[in-house]
Amino acid sequence: MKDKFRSGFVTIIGSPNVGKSTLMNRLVGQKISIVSERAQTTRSRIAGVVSRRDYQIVFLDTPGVTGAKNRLGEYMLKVAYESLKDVECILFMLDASKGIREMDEALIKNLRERAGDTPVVAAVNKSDISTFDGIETVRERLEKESFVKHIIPISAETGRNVDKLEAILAGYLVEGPQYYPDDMVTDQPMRVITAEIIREKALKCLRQEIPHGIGVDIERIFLREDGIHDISAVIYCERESHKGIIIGVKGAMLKRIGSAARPEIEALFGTKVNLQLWVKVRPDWRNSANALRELGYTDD
Ligand SMILES: Nc1nc2c(ncn2[C@@H]2O[C@H](COP(=O)(O)OP(=O)(O)OP(=O)(O)O)[C@@H](O)[C@H]2O)c(=O)[nH]1
Ligand SMILES: [Mg+2]
Repeated sequence: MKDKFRSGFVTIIGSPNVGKSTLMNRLVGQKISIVSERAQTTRSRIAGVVSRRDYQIVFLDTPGVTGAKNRLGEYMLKVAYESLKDVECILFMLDASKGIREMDEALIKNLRERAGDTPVVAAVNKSDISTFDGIETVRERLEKESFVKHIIPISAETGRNVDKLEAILAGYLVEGPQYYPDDMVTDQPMRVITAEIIREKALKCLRQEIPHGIGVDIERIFLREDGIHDISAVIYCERESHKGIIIGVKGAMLKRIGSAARPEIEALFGTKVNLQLWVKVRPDWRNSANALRELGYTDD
C-alpha cells in the first residue's frame, strides 16, 4: 500500500542572529528570508515551503527573540511566540560559536513553559566556525531539558547536517494535505519580498547605528507597455542625520543600495526593473501604531 502524504508546520525560533533565516533559505533551496550580519533582521513571520514527493514541510521563520525596546520590538516578540502555536514541531536554533547566553537561557525557560506537547528539536548552528568543545557545551546544557527531543549540530552556511535535520523534522509530520502547491515556496507577496530585498541591501550598505531604524514601503509597482516594471519605494528612517547618510554624497549611497537590490528584484519579477528610491524621515516610527500598520508590522 502506498504511504499517505504527510505534512506539517515547523517554527524556527531562536535568539537574534543565530542563523534562522539562513537555514530556512537553505532548506527551501531559494532565498526567501533576508539575511544580515546584524541582529534583528527578520521582523515578521515568513513561511518557506519544502515540497517533496511524500511530504511537505511549511517552515515559519520568525524574528529573533530578545527584549523589546519599542513597539516594533514588542510586535516581533509577539510574532515569534504566537508562531509556537499549532505547529507539528519547534526548531530551536542556537549559535555554537556564541554558546548559551543569557537570552538563550531565557528562551529555554520560555520554551519549557510554552512548548506544551509540541516536540522541540534543537539545531546547534555555525558548527563551521565553532570548536568541538563549544558545540559539546551547548549540547550538555540542552540534554538537561526533557522537552528537547533531538540535538543536532549543523551549519546553515555550509549545509552540514541540514539533510539529517530535515529527516528528523519530517519524522514529526502527520498525515495531512499539501498546504501549498509544489511550485509555491513562500506565502510572501511580491511587494513584501521587494521591500525586504531593499531593506537587506540597506542593512548591508549602511553603518551599524542606522539600520534598526529603517523601514521600507513600496509605493508603486507598475508594468509598463514596454515590459519594464516601474517600482518606487520609500526608505523610512528616524532622523534627519540618518537621511543624509542613507542618501550619501550626491546620492551615492542610495544609488549603491538601488544597484544592489535591482538585480534581485529583476530576477523576482522576471523583467527589467526601473527602481526609484526615496528617503523620508519619520521620527520614532517604531513606536507609532500607524507607521507599523502601514509598513505591514501588524497581525490584522
Ligand atoms: N559561519 C556561519 N555563519 C552563519 C551560519 N548561519 C548563518 N550565518 C551568518 O549569521 C548571520 C545571521 O544570519 P541570519 O540568518 O540573518 O540570522 P537570523 O537568526 O535569521 O537573525 P534575525 O533575523 O536577526 O533573528 C549572517 O551573517 C549569516 O551569514 C553558519 O552556519 N555559519
Ligand atoms: Mg532572520
